[in-house]
Amino acid sequence: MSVAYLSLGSNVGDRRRNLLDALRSLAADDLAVRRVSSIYETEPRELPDQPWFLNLVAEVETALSPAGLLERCLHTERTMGRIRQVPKGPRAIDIDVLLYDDLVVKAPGLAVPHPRMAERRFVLEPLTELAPERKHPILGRTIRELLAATLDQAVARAEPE
Ligand code: PH2
Ligand code: MG
Repeated sequence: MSVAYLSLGSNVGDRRRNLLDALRSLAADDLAVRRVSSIYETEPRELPDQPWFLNLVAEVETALSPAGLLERCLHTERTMGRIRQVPKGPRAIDIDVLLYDDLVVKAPGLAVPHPRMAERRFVLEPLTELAPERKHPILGRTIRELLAATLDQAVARAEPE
């Protein structure tokens, strides 16, 4: 069994419902969602002119390979009606693989660790809740250190339950 961290985001429709539906859709015999961060309301990054997101990070235990896990994430996106329109634009659900054990994977369509995770407060804040002492396998620094060092000053505030 491997442990992976996934970033989930939604900025269209019932955002909270979308996140929770996606977590349920990811789970199967070969994937268990072990822990989930708080939900954060976050300012859109990279493509700023779009609605604010709700983001969370989930820790999963899985028998899937990294490629199999990516395929599961895409399957969930598709079953939830996600159509890939504007790159980085509004979407009901987006699921990214952040970390998979201590593996470094570079294949077409799949890069682990996620190449932009250290620049994204909307990833580092929730990930720090779950795995502050985990080391980024390329950068060699802990998630807590990456959060302290990130230049991304966008708002990411944990939502009350
Ligand atoms: N996802 C993006 C681009 N920008 N901004 C926030 N706050 N949250 C996201 O999940 C997000 C984003 C591309 O996947
Ligand atoms: Mg994404």
